[in-house]
Amino acid sequence: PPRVFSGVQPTGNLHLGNYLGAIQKFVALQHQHECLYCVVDLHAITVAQDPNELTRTIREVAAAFIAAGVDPKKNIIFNQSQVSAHAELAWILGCTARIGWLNRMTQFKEKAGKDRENASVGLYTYPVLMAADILAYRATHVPVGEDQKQHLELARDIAQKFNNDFSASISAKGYGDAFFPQPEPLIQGAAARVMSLRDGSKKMSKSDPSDQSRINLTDDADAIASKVRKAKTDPEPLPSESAGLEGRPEAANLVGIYAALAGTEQDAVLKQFGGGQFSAFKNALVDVAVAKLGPIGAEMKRLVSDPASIDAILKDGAERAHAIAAPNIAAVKDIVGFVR
Ligand code: AQP
Repeated sequence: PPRVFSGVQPTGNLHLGNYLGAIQKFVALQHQHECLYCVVDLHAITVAQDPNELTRTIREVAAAFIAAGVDPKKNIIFNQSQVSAHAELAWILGCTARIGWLNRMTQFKEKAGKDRENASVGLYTYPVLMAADILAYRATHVPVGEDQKQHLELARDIAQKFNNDFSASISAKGYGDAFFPQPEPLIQGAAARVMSLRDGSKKMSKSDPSDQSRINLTDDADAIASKVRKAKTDPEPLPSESAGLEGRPEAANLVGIYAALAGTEQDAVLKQFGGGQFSAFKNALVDVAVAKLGPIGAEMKRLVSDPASIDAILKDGAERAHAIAAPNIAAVKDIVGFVR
């Protein structure tokens, strides 16, 4: 059966890119599939985190899922560290993955920077943990932003190599031809890659030192308006067709954001605003952004003011997640040949 898994790191400043690239899709998928949405706190500590701040942001990410419209009863919302299957499977899959594969991961190169010798081992093996997150549930569909495409491909390679390496044991022990499915990335839409408001060549990111570069989910209407109005653009008016956005990354980004927020296509946006002044388009973008994000931000603030309720949701989610993962981990141990 189809099963959806995705995760968001509790590393502060959830932004419009996280929302449009991932969380908004979580909401849409819950009507068709069984979905697990995870606050990936084990991933967060691959770079240094302040413990008190980490606790706060774990709850904040869970609140963002719920405030955006993910139903915690229908779906499983939980934090990764409460389900031991993730770390356990990551070890086993770390013995399947090859060093050469990890050496090609661009996110590690970007995040480790020049001082690679000083990056944590966890940052390097991050994509193996991500493969374990997905495969522990034998998930089939993974809604993520464009930036996670390479990690998803690695997860597919790891699943396939495990299936190949252990094919004899998998069939001898009655698990069929292949144990892990090939998880499919769901990366679509106008805003699979939301760019920084200050630089159309950089993705919008939690860790960008400039708060002006991103719209945070908790920004109020004034902050959203000011960031959109100050967003970098070029001096030309908007074109009336998509082809006219080529070589204009900042304009293309804002049009993509508008389309994703308004639930329409880029062409329709250009039909409406093409040829007009940029400022008129920006005003309309402020309106749609405030209409969409205002209620989410307000609900997030309300939810985090009651941490006990969020913790109860996370605990319930962890128990339900564990119930799905435990038999899969038992099977993997069986396949590998461990005595249980
Ligand atoms: N700019 C983006 N556009 C579209 N999708 C995005 N995502 C992140 N940035 C954009 C998607 O959001 C989900 C959660 O991301 P994450 O928290 O796991 O990690 P990240 O990709 O490292 O996010 P950030 O915000 O860019 O953090 P930093 O600054 O720490 O690198 C994922 O599905 C991701 O694709």
